Amino acid sequence: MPGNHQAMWERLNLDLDAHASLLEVLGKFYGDIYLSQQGRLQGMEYLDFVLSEIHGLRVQELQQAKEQGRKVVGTFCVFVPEELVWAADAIQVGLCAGAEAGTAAAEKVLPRNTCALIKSFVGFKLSRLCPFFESCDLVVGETTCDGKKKAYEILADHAPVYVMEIPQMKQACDRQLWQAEVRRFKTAIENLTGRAIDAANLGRAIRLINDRRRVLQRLNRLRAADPTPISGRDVLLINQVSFYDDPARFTQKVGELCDQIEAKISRGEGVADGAVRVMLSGCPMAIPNWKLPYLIESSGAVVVGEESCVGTRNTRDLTDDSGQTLDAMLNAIVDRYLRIDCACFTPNRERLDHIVEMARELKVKGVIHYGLSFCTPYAMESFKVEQALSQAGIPMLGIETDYSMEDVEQLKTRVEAFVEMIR
Ligand code: BJ8
Repeated sequence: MPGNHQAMWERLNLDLDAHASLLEVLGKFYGDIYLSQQGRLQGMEYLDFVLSEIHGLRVQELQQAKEQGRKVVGTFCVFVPEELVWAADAIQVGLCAGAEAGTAAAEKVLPRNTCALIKSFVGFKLSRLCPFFESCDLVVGETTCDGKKKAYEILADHAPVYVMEIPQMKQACDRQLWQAEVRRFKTAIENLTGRAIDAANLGRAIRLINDRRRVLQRLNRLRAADPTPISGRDVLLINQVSFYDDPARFTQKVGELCDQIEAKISRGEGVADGAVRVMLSGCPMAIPNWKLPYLIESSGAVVVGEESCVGTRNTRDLTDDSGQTLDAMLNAIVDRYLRIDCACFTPNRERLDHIVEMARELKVKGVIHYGLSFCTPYAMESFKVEQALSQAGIPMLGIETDYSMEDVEQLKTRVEAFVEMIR
């Protein structure tokens, strides 16, 4: 960590020793997995810098914004309509944690057989490890899976928590429920910030967030080239950073990176000659969950797409920006978010169609379905995913794991065997 942010972390009441150990592990992990890659694009230096300052400069920016009266809103799910947060001049940050630190504290209040993602965010809060969490004026949960839903009850004893009700189906009555929830959230954000959300500021926020989605769509189109010009690990990192960096800066920097990628493609240069193209699908990989992509990319394959909330599920759909009135904009938000095909929905046919369509477009040889251990929605759906892919003639490997390193050797053997089979 280049800057000295000790005083800020102390003010945020972090557990300084535990936090220092976390940063040390993170730095080593990042060096091994990211900085060791050959021939990375120059534009990735921005991501390296953001990562090296993950708990530093960005958190400092949040503190400065708070001093000027702006609010910080933390979220765990791509279902929370961030346009409303930005419209009220608040700042949204993703809090989904992808590290094991804090698990021991989490297991004191949660069953052990809870998915690693939930344990991680509860553990981070209870262990005072995350400066983003500690910067939040409001933490927004949502009723997606049972584990998250119940975890927010526990979090509510430690942070200001607001929970959005997410429908489980997509019928007319579900849309009505969701529409009411989006409006209730708008009021909550207005109350938090003391600022009214109107057509002018919401229109600006829709454009801001759409621009970020567009640049990620461009990145996804470019990486689809054969040979692929950028590693899956790097694209995952870019998606992860999109959840907490300033959206306008992020869009500009990733745009510059895309220009470099275009030049690389025109020179016919790839990042992993002879590597087998695969796609990841399933549970989100929150930062710093890089275990599986790293294993895949050190087993003779390259990841060319992520069907995940830290991937295309979050960037595929734009919010219609043609509405002129506040009502039209709110309706566009309702419709855009209701297109998300999370496994928490039933039925969820769209997801199967998206996976097959994506696998075909990306010309992958196989799909690796990633489920966090104890995640029932994605584990249950993986059977249907395998069936749909098999009907399309695309092999799938199902992996269930958590954030620990205990199963790395075993996973590597399975991934290598799969890559050899589909080669
Ligand atoms: S829209 S995927 S971000 S809920 S892995 S906590 S489902 S037990 S993360 Fe998600 Fe929103 Fe859906 Fe996306 Fe539960 Fe499963 Fe754990 Fe999960």
